[in-house]
Amino acid sequence: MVGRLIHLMRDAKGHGCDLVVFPELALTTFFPRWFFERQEDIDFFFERDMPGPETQPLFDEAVRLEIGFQIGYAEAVVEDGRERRFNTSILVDKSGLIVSKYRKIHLPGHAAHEPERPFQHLEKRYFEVGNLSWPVVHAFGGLMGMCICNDRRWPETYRVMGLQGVEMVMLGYNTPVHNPPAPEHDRLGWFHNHLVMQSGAYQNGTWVVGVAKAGNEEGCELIGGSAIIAPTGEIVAQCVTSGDELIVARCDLDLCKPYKETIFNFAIHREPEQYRMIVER
Ligand code: CDT
Repeated sequence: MVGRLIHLMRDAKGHGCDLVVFPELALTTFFPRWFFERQEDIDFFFERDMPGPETQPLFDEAVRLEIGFQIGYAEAVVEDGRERRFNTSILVDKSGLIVSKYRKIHLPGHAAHEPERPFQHLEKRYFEVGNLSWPVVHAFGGLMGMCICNDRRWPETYRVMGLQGVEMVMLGYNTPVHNPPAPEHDRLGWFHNHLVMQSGAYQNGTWVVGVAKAGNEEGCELIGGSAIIAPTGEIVAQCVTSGDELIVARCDLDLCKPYKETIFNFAIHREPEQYRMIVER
């Protein structure tokens, strides 16, 4: 995987990119589709160090090329005196420094083995809910945020970052074509994917870069449709294959301004006292 990512990173540099965005759980298969009982079988998929011995070459190449990257991976860490596991993404600057970390908050699927399913979605079993909220950091000449896959379907995700002035939201996703609990949604998978990212972009005046792990992985078909979306809500670049594919866009972060200063000027037009129900259980 690291070799494939380096190849894409070089391609991106050849196209003049400053920053490349990789998918959710980019270093491994999407292992929540499998039920494992033994902790050592689960731990196999988790990174304890970032960079670690296998991922150091990715960081080294980024420094050599002077390019930044965002990547998702399974993170194991000892925190608060106990072993914790998160579905995590990091933003790495052109000098190879990790400048932001995000831990997935909306974990879809189920916690118990459901053998009647054609494949599992055990994120609730293997990961804890992220505990970092949605941080927004100054990097790459703007305000950068991250979320991961299912987060993109929730307006709160974008709004928490929007309230921090975010100018680019980066996210990776693994979305199966087939959704066993609601197969009638299968034909809508690609539409819903763009619908939520385009609304999130427009309603918060931000760029959104959504990157799929696409195609057939271990017999499971994943949607593609990676897209770079402007604050206008329009898709400015989109993948058309389910293979390793680079799409490129020149993202002028100043395009966010007219949205943040007029129709979505939060300071003037929001009415938070009427929204209280949103943050109650
Ligand atoms: N990885 C991930 O979050 N995938 C979900 C699948 C939803 S169906 C359980 C998604 O929202 O795309």
